Amino acid sequence: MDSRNWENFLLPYEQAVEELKVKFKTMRSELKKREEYAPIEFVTGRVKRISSILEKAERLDVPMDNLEEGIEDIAGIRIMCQFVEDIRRVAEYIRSRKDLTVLYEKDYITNYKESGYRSFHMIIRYPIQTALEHKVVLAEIQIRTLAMNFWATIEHSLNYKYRGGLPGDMRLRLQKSAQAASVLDSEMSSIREEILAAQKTFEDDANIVSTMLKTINRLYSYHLVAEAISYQEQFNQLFLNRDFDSMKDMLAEIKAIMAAKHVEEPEDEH
Ligand code: 0O2
Ligand code: 0O2
Repeated sequence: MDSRNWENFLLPYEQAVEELKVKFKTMRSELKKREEYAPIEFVTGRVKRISSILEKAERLDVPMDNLEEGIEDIAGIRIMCQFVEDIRRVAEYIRSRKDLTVLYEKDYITNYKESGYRSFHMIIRYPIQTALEHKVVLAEIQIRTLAMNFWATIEHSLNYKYRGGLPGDMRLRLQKSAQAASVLDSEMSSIREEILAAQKTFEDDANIVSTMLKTINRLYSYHLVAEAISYQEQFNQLFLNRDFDSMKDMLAEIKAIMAAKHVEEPEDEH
C-alpha cells in the first residue's frame, strides 16, 4: 500500500475511534448525573500506527489483503476505572449496547499474562457511515483500573525500549510491580465505600457553593439588595469555616424567601 492508500484505509478507523470516544465519554457523564457515580474515570483512544500494524501483521502472519480481519486492534479504545468492580459493570454496559456487537472477550484480570499484564479486553464490530459507504470495522476496547493502566503504560515503554527482549531482572521486577499494583487494587476495593462517600461529599460541597452563589446573584437581579448583601456576608463567614451544613440551612432559608416573593430559583447543580 502506498501512503495515499494507507490514509484511505485508516479513515474509517479514525472515525470509529472518534465516535466511540464520544460515546464512552458521554456514558461517563450520563451515569454521573443519573447515579451520582460513574464507573468510568476517563477514556482514551487511538488508531494504531502504520509501523505497529506492519509489525503485528508480520508477527501474526496476516497477509496485507486481510488486515481488516486479521488485526483486531487497529481502532483501540481504552476505558479507565477507579475500582476492579467497575470493570465488570462497564463490560455489562458495553454488552447491552445496540450500536455495536461484541465478538469475543479476553479476561486478563482473572488470567493475567506472564508479563504481569492485567486488563479486560473486548473485541467488537462497530458500524460506521462515511461519506461514501457503510462499513463495519473491528475495534478493541481495553477496560482497566488506574493501577493496571499505570503498570501497562510503563511496561509498554520499557518493552519498546528493549524491543521485546527485556533483561531477566527487569522482567522479574515488572512482574513484582504488577503484583504490587494488584494488591493496590484490592486495598482500594476494600475501602471503596469510604472513598465513594468522600468523593460524594466533595461533589455535594462544591455544588452547594455554586448553587448558593447563583441564588444570591438571583436576589440581586430581583432588587432584593439588602437580603443579597446580608446573605453574601453570612456565606463568606460560613465558607471561611467550611461549614457546609449551615450553608444548606441558609440555602433553604433563602429559597423560602424567594418562594414567598415569587422569585424564580436557579437550577440546582448535579
Ligand atoms: P501509541 O500507542 O504511542 O502509538 P483526547 O484527544 O483528549 O480525546 P488524548 O488525551 O489526546 O485524547 O489521548 P489519546 O490520543 O486518546 O491517547 C493518548 C495515548 O494513549 C496514545 O498515544 C496511546 O499510547 C495510548 N492509548 C490510548 N488509548 C489506547 C488504546 O485504546 N489502545 C492502545 N493500545 N493505546 C491507547 P499515541 O502516541 O497516539 O499512540
Ligand atoms: P499496542 O502498542 O498497545 O497497540 P499478541 O498477544 O500480542 O500476540 P493479540 O492477540 O492482539 O496479540 O493480543 P492481546 O494479548 O490481547 O493484546 C492486545 C493488546 O493488549 C496489546 O496491543 C497491548 O495494548 C495490550 N497488551 C497485551 N499484553 C500486554 C503486556 O504484556 N503489556 C502491555 N503493556 N500491554 C499488553 P499491541 O498490539 O501489543 O500493542
